[in-house]
Amino acid sequence: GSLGVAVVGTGRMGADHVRRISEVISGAHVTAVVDLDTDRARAIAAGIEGCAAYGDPAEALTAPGVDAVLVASPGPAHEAALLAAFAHDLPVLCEKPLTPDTASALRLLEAEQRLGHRRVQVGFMRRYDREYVKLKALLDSGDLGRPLLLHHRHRNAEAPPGFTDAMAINDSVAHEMDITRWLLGQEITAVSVLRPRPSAHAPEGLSDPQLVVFETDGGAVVDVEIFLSARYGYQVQAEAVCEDGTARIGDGHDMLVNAAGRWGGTVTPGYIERFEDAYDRQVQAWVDATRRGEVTGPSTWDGYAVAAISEAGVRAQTEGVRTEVELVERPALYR
Ligand code: ISE
Repeated sequence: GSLGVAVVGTGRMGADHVRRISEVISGAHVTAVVDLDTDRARAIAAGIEGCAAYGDPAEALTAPGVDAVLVASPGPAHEAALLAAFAHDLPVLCEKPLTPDTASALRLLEAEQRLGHRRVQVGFMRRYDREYVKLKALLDSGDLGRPLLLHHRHRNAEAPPGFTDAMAINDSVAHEMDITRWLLGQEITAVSVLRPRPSAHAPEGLSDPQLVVFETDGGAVVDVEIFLSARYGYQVQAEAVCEDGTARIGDGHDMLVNAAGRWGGTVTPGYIERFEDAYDRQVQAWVDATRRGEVTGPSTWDGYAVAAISEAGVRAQTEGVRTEVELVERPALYR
């Protein structure tokens, strides 16, 4: 039957996932919504038949009709929500980042191993974006030879209120950490960060833009421009430079208009619009796999690796030095 999902956290992403499960994808329905702000949870539940509102994830997970959990609360709340899901052996789709630091990511890695099977898919949705999927297929085919460099551009129209330099690494560049590992099938071994004099449009105290450089165990070098106050819109692009050619994605104009002496298209305003299809495909893939009794997609190991790379990234940023990434040995469950 249809998968009953409890959605934990009803902020921007959580509310969008509730809409997606209720109106876009198939095979699932929302049976519970959870938020510390119970008024917000109640307002959302009121619009969905058979959906109840809760203030505490642990309570929601034992509610009737809950078969799986989608965690979209803020990063620091993920560990408790995932441990509660593990206690009931429920499958989880957990928004990125898995957790805000390596120690808590390691605890989850150990807790999932104690269960003895994978339960978590981490919400690195770019792996479901059509263009990234095409780029990975091309790199995997070997037609372009060995990848030497990856150039990433990651631009937001504006930084959310209270965004910090560390969040630029942990919340934003986290996507490039995951997609780089996935595209290349290599591990990131060191991180460096360069900071130009901030844009006049950067909020007070935020170093924006920044240039982040990864080195990989396959000998590739990867640069990431993270620019949160780009103003003109939301844009994410990637270019692979290989021995026998280059490939680029993310130019993404679906309509070109010529008028009044200009040509061009539009830029999406934010990630919800830019990655709409990727989010849809991600959640559909999670629901389909869960109904088959499988767990696919980015794992707790991938979430842990990104936490460890982020930790090195924040150190590189604050100390101004190239910082090596330290990973524990990859457990058998994730090989
Ligand atoms: C946000 O958390 C995301 O996940 C977006 O994809 C990213 O572009 C943004 O910078 C982050 O704050």
